[in-house]
Amino acid sequence: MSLGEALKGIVKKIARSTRVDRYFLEEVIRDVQRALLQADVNVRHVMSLTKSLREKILTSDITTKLNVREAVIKTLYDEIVSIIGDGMDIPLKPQKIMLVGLQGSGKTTTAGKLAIYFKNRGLKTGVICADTFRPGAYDQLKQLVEKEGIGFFGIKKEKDAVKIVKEGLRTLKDYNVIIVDTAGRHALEDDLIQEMVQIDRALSPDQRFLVIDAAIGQLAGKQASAFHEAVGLTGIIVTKFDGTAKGGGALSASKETGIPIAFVGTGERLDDFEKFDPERFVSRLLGLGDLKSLLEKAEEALKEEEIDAEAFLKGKFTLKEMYRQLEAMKKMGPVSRIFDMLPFGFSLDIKDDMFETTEEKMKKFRVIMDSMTEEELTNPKIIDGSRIQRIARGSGTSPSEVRELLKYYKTMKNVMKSLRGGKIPLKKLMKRLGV
Ligand SMILES: Nc1nc2c(ncn2[C@@H]2O[C@H](COP(=O)(O)OP(=O)(O)O)[C@@H](O)[C@H]2O)c(=O)[nH]1
Ligand SMILES: [Mg+2]
Repeated sequence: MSLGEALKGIVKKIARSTRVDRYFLEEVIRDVQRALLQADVNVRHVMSLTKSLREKILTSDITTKLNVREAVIKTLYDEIVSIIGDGMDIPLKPQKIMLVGLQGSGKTTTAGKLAIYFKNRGLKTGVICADTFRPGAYDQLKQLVEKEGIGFFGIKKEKDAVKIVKEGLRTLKDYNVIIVDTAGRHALEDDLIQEMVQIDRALSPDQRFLVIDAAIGQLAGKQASAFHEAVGLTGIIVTKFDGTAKGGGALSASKETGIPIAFVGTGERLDDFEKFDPERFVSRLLGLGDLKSLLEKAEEALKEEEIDAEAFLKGKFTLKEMYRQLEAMKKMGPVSRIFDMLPFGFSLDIKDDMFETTEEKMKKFRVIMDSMTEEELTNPKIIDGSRIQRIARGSGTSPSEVRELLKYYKTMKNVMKSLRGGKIPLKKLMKRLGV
């Protein structure tokens, strides 16, 4: 399972939970821990993240929040952003870029992706094939970029990479962005370092990006440090994020080395490539976009059932309105779920048996209300002692039961008022309601 899949699963679990209590949150923390360790995030990071997550989400402060689920998800999001490397500014101006990295890390593919990135942003872009090591390198890059309308320079069979770069710079002098694809080796050897340093001198690039395969996990940290020492990196491009369960390792290793992540490759196709923005990236990793649409769907369902959140929040709250709202809510399934979906964030720690009382009460309310006049229903204030007696007799209930309904209504009305005002001690109110 990829890191994204694991984290999305956790977020869904939080969003759908009927109870958010200490036990549940401990379970969430364990799930997060497991997901990060499986994604090869350094143990030290995982420990400090879970410690801080534990401090933040197990406090009474968060568990009494109305939208406790959102608060937990937001905290999780913040914490993951904090262990992931920074993104970086890539100005859209003329520049030279050198790509370095081990063989097979994805340099040539990335050269093509990067070229398209700049071309699509209006910069005339060309690539130079300075890989004199791998026999097919020239053809691979040429084929990759030429059909995309990107400039190409290379000298087939030439063994001197520096010569190629120098000639390439002359040939492509009208181009705004020059990307140089270099050769890799299986490891960072002396002759590779030599070659990188020489190309670097000939090119004097604005950016030196290390292309790194996400599958190596947290080893990315060591590799990045070694390359950094050899040529001085300005950024990292993580590739093959799509094909590995260890993607978290490279992302957190960047944080450790302090070298920002410039781009992330997420597939073999040339457009499977994105500028790295930690917040957007984590948001997608957690599936927060989906979550938003999930919440939107819930709101739509509520609208269809004519639960009018607006009416809830506006002053006109009659007994009839209260009953209508409760009825509509009942139609929507288990009440605890409805409370979860209410747009103003009724996120309560509610036991299911609390609602059986409510269902019973609602039946009684119906009976009592059937014995009220239209005037009493729309303006319950007028219901005095003698009216209570009459309603009780007419509905076969007792005056105290009628009073209970009126009390329920009053409290509910107050809830609506305070909802308008923003803050409400919802738990206390619900308790008073006996819900
Ligand atoms: N799934 C996936 N494959 C990639 C990605 N980037 C590169 N590859 C593949 O990795 C292999 C090696 O890529 P290449 O660019 O030749 O690596 P180089 O040796 O560093 O130049 C190729 O088969 C690419 O299609 C990526 O982001 N996702
Ligand atoms: Mg290559």
